[in-house]
Amino acid sequence: MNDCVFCKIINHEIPSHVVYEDDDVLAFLDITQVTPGHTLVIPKKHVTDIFEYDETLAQTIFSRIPKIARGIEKSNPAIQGMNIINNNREMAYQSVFHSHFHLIPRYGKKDDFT
Ligand code: DGP
Repeated sequence: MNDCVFCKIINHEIPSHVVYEDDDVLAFLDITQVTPGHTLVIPKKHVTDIFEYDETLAQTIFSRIPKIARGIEKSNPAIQGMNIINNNREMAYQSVFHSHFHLIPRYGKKDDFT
């Protein structure tokens, strides 16, 4: 998609800090960093939200997420937990309309949630 910011990140038209990449999936640091290491996992195929996934794409993305989560966990011994969040459509606070999963590391204080 021409005007999709995440497609531009996939195509290296916009810089990002990539933490994982294969033929079908990209993971990169979220610009907002809710907590340090906040990562977005996206399919390289442009789909707007979860409602557009077929079974193959679902298997692709959901098979990568645990692996990427473990990689983030290993990167910082202070990480004690992780939220995985997926917003779908504007009503559910989706703001970038290329499907993505937030991996948000947690560091021991429950009150740092936003
Ligand atoms: P959501 O609200 O679930 O659609 O989250 C979209 C996220 O995308 C938000 O946390 C900020 C992030 N984001 C938006 N534009 C960029 C960008 O250009 N680079 C990076 N790394 N993240 C972005």
